[in-house]
Amino acid sequence: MLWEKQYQLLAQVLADKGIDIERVKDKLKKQVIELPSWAVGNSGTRYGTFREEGAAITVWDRIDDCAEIQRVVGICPVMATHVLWDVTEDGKYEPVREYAAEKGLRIGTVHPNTFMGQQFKFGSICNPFADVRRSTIEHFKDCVRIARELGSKTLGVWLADGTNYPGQDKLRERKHRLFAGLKELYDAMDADMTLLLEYKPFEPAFYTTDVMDWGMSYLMCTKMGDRAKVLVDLGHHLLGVNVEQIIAVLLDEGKMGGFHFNNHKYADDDLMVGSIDPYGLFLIFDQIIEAEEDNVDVDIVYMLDQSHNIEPSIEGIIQSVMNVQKAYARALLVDRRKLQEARQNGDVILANRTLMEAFEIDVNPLLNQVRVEMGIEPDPLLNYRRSGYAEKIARERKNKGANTLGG
Ligand code: LRH
Ligand code: MN
Ligand code: MN
Repeated sequence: MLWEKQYQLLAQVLADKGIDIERVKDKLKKQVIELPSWAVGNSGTRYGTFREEGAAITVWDRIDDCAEIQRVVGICPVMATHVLWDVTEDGKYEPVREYAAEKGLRIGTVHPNTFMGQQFKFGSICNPFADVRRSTIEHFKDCVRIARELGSKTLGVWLADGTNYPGQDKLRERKHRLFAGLKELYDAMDADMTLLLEYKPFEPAFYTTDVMDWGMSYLMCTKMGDRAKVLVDLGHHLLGVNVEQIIAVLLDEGKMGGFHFNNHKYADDDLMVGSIDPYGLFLIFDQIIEAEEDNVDVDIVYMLDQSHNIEPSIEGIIQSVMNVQKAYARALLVDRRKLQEARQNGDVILANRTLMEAFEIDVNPLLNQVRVEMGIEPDPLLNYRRSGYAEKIARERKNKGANTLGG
């Protein structure tokens, strides 16, 4: 095979640079990305949803689909969940965990849902009405119990709280309510659980959002304690924001907790990660690896959070996982000695060229080799397409009705 020859050549080139390819492969094999249960069902925009043949309808379908994705990619043995969506019809979580385990998956980050009920019109824990704040906190406490039942150690909190009009509410008071609510959740968690706090500049609220950026998330997490960290959803930034710099700062402060990977062009578009700006994704991984090389304690939960509106969702997720792997692999191949030398000499051109050189490497042969060594086929997408799984679920789920989840 051509790629095998290309791999041999790459191994030689890297050896000349002093990069240990075995170490690189080892890191690639150990990478773990949580699959979002909510991305395998039908999803859409607020204008409508295009139904996909065979889209997951039940929680069991979602687990089956994630297991199929894991079969072909090999680095996603974990499914992230949204509590209201991944539960049995009679409100049980234990069977979800058991079925996932049967399929070779464990349950990862548990996301509370404080945005879908009618009571959340004015927010959840920042709501001006005490009864809504109280019931939200009850839901948070339920989520801790659910996380225990699911065997998960991580809670991923995104709050849709905000205001739509100037004057609507007192902003400082909302900040106090925000901290009070989060602290109750934090204190209810087990000692080995972590809280990841996601931020978003706008939507669904259009004037103010209570956790609007990494600064607010960082502030709340710092006030809560060591087991609270920031969750960065790549789509949740205004255009032009330098996300890799945010990552660098959070890593340095020990507050970089997790990612929701996706890609955006305009707003929270939730497109496939790496499809719009693969270079930006590479630069994020470059920061992570540089921190690791500097012995910074890096403990990050990687998740996808995407919405597959026109592409088949399972294929979209497979492609996304591969894009993340590519970005990570390229960042692992940066010639860090050369980069350091260039920096010491004030050689901006060579420093930048060194990064670009790694970004330009075709890492497909390397990733193919990694997969073969892991006992899976080199091309996950073709492996999936050949398996007949898509046809099988289209047949089996045909008459089961349709379900639409957000994403
Ligand atoms: C909000 C968000 C958040 C939710 C998910 C469904 O835009 O990114 O992570 O949990 O979408
Ligand atoms: Mn998200
Ligand atoms: Mn989002």
